[in-house]
Amino acid sequence: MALVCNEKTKSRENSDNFARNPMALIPILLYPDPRLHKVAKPVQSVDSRVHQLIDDMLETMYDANGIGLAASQVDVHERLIVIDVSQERDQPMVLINPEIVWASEEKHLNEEGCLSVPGIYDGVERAAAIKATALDRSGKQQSIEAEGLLAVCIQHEMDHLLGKVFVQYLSPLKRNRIKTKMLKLAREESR
Ligand code: K1U
Ligand code: ZN
Repeated sequence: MALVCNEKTKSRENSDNFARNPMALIPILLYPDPRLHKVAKPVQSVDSRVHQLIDDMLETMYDANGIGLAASQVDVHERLIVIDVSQERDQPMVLINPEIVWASEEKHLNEEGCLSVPGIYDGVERAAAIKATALDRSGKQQSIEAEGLLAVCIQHEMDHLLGKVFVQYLSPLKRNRIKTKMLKLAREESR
């Protein structure tokens, strides 16, 4: 069965055979919102609720020009990540209940950004290569070997699931400056 779609309300046929709601944008929590520091719980069942959340998170990530998004950032405290590091923005990855099973001793310093801390970029040192396991969107176990931007992004998103935002790797001085700037912006926007 093919579904009639337009670009913004694209509905894909569901793997469990019913059409889902159109995809929707979900508000992204902004640092220093305390909800960003909650620890996510495992996804219990990869069902139609989770499929809808995946579609909405992908839509939200693409709309914000991000390369990743963790469920914690949209105030859903379950272990779910979406990523697309492709140039063409056509290779979505879904990681449910991800675990890092190996990390290289070699570390790289990379420039990171975060959709929850817009406009702030800084260097963070992370493992240069990782191996991870996770369920995919059909609930099947997958193994992922990553280096470069994908390795950085997986580690950044998995930190979100543990309630950690990348600015927590920076010095207290930098972090406080960022916090003050974000609170000022929030105050200005609420006026
Ligand atoms: O988790 C997030 O907030 C998404 C974040 C992912 C990320 C980017 C860069 C390094 C690590 C993790 C973003 O997508 S930030 C915006 C962005 O697209 C970007 C920023 C710097 C480099 C590449 C992409
Ligand atoms: Zn982030």
